[in-house]
Amino acid sequence: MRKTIISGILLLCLHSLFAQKSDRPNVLILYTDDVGYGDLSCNGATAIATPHIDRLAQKGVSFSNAHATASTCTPSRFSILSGRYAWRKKGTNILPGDANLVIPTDITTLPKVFKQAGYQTGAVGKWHLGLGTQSPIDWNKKVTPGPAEIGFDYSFIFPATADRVPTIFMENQQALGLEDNDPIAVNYQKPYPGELTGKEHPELLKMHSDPNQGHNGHINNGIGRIGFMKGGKRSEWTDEELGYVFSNKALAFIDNSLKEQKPFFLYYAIHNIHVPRMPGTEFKGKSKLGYRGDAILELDHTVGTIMKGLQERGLLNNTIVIFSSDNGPVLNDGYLDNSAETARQLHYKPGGIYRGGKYSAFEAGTRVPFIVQWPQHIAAGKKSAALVSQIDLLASFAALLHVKLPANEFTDSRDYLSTLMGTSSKDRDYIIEQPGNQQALAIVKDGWKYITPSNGPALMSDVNIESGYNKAEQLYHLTDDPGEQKNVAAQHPQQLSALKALLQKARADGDK
Ligand code: NG6
Ligand code: CA
Repeated sequence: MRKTIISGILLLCLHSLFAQKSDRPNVLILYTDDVGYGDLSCNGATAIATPHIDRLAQKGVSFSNAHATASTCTPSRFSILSGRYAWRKKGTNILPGDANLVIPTDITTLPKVFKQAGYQTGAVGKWHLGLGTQSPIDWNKKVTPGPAEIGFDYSFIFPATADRVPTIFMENQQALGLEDNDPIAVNYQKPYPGELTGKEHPELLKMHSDPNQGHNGHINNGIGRIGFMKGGKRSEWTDEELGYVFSNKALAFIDNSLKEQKPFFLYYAIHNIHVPRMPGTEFKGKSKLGYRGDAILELDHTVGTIMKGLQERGLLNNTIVIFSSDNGPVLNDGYLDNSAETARQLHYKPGGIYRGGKYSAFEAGTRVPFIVQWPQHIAAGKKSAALVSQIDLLASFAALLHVKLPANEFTDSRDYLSTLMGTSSKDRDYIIEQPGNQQALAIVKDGWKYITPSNGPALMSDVNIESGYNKAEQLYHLTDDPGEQKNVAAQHPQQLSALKALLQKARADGDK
């Protein structure tokens, strides 16, 4: 009798443990590439419709003052995954495709927080955080460290960007479809003997690069890339298949975690809408905005596919879906795909009302779409104007999952869970924005923005984006002047010095 009671209690305990476990929400981050605040119809775009993304906003909370930490890819990704500002660490700017891993393997990362809470963790899509520790990388072996060593149980990635070699998929850090008799070699200095490049053979290209912006090295799928590569002919991807392949892998990962009876954390770094924009054939010519618009339609379709996948698996209610972008928009980022011309004709503003764009210190550089949906807990159709940063996902999810962050480990990440879930409108204390030019930083607090003086052209002419660089100090009152038209540094010296001091302090904090 006693035995039965004890085993009954044990069973009950286990049961409640299991119930607790299965109650924990799945978490899916849809991290897009170069999508501007104004690229979504739910954020006011009129020349393009993004119904699937809009539905996320209708069913969740949509932010109008959410920020990536940088206006380029590598530093933003570094921050969202490590909870640290990238400008604290050298060598974290836009990486070449043969760079080594920039996230230390011995620190707490976003995926490690989830692992600690018993989740199955996966990374699918664009990586661009480097791989391995050796240079040159031997692409014919498993390359470590990489996603696994910073906390991902599973990864299916391409190493850098779509416009950089190697143009291959890697599953769990191993090149996919590689054949022994055709090993891969990669370098960023000079072509391999016999390798046909975009520069010398433009007749082989189906989309031409902008002569001012390179992208004319290795040719894969009729498109010139940055860097050189030989071998791996059968392992190279076809751009048109990227969306389909990544989405299938994302869903397969979800299925696998269901099999393992674990909640999942999936970081799906969707490749759209970075260059080269070569969407799936069914999307070509579908928008009014050239291939950039077509790639947005493909992105929206991808979101629809994944959301349908969640619904079919009965996971919609208890999955937190976060949709955002790594940096602001750019029209001509190296290929002649007609995106700048069509945008001009239609007066299309991918950054919305915000000034600048990708690479820029102005707002459009880091103020990106940010939508959080969690039907079980977040009321539908909320809008939040709170100041939020992607850097806080780490500490906020640690709070949600009761994972204790090591007290002696430095982090920039803070717990803003209730703001991120839309239940509070509390602003982040302040945010720091990092433009492409490493000399400059910007800090935003209580509707004021200070940009440090820096050298560099006011207009980045290749990409036709205002940089926000200025030898003089700049102060903008974003509350009254969200378009950053009026530098009020001279009128508000006290505001300026307060922000300057705060920035200095934040910089020094990391040195301790
Ligand atoms: C730039 C590339 C651009 C793009 C960007 C990275 C040139 C001239 N331009 O250096 O095409 O690849 O790097 O974009 O090479 S990001 O979104 O990954 O940061
Ligand atoms: Ca990007």
